[in-house]
Amino acid sequence: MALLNVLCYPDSRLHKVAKPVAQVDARIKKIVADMADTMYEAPGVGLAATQVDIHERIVVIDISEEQNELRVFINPEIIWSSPEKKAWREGCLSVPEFYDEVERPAQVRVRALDVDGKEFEVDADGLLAVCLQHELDHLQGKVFVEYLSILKRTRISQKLKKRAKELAGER
Ligand code: GNR
Ligand code: NI
Repeated sequence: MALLNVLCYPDSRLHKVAKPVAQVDARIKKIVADMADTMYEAPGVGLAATQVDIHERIVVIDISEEQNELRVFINPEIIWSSPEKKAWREGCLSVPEFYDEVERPAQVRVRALDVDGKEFEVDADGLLAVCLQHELDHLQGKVFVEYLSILKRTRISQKLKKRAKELAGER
């Protein structure tokens, strides 16, 4: 088991655009395993590689109650979004302790590779749809607070910067 450090907003590395994975090999499988450990430890329902400073298109998600249904998405793409939208109160491991409503398409269809490099598609709604869109945004360098007003985002930024400073001072 290996835990990875999760970047905290505001951090310019959260805005890097991830590159596609060329081959699902042992190196990628190790990253997937470490990302899953990190997500479960947090705990979170999803994690994008960008958040652990790895800029490759890799996402892990587990929305199950028991946290025993790991889903792996390598090179994920949204191939369809519903015209209907839904607002959901989102949080993010990179924006600790802040939650706010974001409106997104209610349903999406995603195509990706699994951990064996095999292509699959999934139709998602509810939390899975929200989580997939949230994670795919991370891979594009986008954090959910960018959907909020400038005022809210500035406040979040300032509070997190202050908190990071206090934590650094304690050491
Ligand atoms: O753990 C998480 N919960 C969550 C709740 C509502 C909408 C999105 C999420 S994703 C988040 C984990 C995370 O930051 N993934 O990038
Ligand atoms: Ni997030």
